[in-house]
Amino acid sequence: MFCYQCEQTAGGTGCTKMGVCGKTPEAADLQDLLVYAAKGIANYAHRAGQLGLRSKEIDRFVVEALFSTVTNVNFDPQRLEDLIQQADKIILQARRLYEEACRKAGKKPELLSGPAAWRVPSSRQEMLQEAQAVSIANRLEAYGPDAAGLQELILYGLKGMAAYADHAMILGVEDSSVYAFFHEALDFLTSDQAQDVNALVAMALKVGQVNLNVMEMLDQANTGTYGHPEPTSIRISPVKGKAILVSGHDLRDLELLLKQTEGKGIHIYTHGEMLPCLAYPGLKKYKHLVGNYGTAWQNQHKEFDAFPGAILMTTNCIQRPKDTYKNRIFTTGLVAWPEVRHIGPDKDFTPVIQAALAAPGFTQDAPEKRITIGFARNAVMSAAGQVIEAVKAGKIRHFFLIGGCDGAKPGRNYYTELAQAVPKDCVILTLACGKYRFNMLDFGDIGGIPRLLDVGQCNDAYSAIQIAVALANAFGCGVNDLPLSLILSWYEQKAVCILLTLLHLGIKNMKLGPSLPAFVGPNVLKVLVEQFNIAPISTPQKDLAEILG
Ligand code: FSO
Ligand code: SF4
Repeated sequence: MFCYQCEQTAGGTGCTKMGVCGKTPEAADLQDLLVYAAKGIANYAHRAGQLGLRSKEIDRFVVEALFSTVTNVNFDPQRLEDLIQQADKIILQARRLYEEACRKAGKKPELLSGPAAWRVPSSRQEMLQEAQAVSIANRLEAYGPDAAGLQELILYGLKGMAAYADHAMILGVEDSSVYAFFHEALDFLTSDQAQDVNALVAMALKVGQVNLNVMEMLDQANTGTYGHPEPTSIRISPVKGKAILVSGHDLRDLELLLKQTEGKGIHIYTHGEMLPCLAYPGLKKYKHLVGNYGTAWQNQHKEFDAFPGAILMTTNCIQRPKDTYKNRIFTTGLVAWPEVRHIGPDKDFTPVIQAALAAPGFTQDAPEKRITIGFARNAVMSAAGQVIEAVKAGKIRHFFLIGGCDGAKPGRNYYTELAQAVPKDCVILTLACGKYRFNMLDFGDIGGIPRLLDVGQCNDAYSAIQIAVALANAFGCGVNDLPLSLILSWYEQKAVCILLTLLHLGIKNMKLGPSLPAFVGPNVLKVLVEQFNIAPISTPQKDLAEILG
């Protein structure tokens, strides 16, 4: 195996024996093969699409295949093998679609080689052998760290974007031009152009551009289905009774579980990236959705262990379940761990409910603790007048966006220390699971405007961008001229697609940590520094001094 797609990659260079995340070499190799198959499908789907023929089934499969290979999603070799078998059928289907499109257009079909001509071998053993030939390590050797790293940057951006496209699709929001771009970009990665650094950089920025649309689609899907998040005081301490903890990112899974548990005397808690759900009118209306329990994904061993109920993982980030809760944790959607019970597409959560009823639940109410969340674009913009006045009057000096994903490696305390050190006349916007480093601290307010504004999940970076654009319009300047600094933490591929979106928007001077991606080659890093002035985080004091002057 060779994998360097996330921030915790072994030695900062690549996991080669076993994933630090718990991914086995077998699962890693099968994921590489699944990506290879997705490229083969895209070779045909892209050409068929250019001739006007598309297939929803093919489009959705490619998105789900990519999402399945995102960090901390699918660790189950059997499910990955099943996806590869399915990919084999879809490649043929895409080929027939392309041939039909050619026939209609009176064109002779191109004879495609590489992944398009690939057929799945019959045994897992053979699959694993073939995976060696398509490994990243080979491409690194063939094309060098800059070109091969940029190819991976594009792929990882597509993986992250696939996650968002999948969530939007689940809520009925799809766009054929987005699917067409997935095929175009994957097809590009198999072309000769994918060795040209300039062409690769251009394609990476295009991923950022399309990801902005996809995040907008997901915003539409979430707010269209559940209303706009509202500032909401939520409980972060448990209450007496049976309990289910829901982690991941999928709002629909939470809604379905809430419906199925209504009147059953079970309390539902959010965990990790599900916390923002507590601010959506269409979800918080359920009285048995009682609050949030725990913090970010990397603390799950301790938190799930201590949780006296059932646990449902709707997406990443799952870690190897401990024996103490193996029998009461469940996966659904694309997330999978071998031997963990999986709730299928019928979304019948009965086993989860039974496990919750069989577990002791909380025996008493914990002392009440609360925080306020729900400052997505609609809520912030409705207070825009007040915010703008406060800036003009010099009451708000600067905005900091301190957000992104959390992780297990040391060095992430930087974000807690930075948030605490931000001067009292500055406002902090935050989003994604990195916020747990400081979201339970009391930051107070500036003339009634809370100093800590939780915008939502990682995909709500869209909301943060809208807020920044609205502020820039109000002040008649560009986003880079605002008194706003972005200090981001990254972990997996969703953070990659968001970063590409910010680069596509021309956002400069971002600080990135806790370490820089291993897949960014030395010359690409130079471009990022020269064109965008991206810098690694240093110390909170130094960074603050530099930002505030
Ligand atoms: Fe975090 Fe995990 Fe949301 Fe990621 S829970 S790390 S960037 O999956 O997507 O922020
Ligand atoms: Fe290693 Fe991250 Fe890949 Fe897991 S996802 S194998 S931790 S680089």
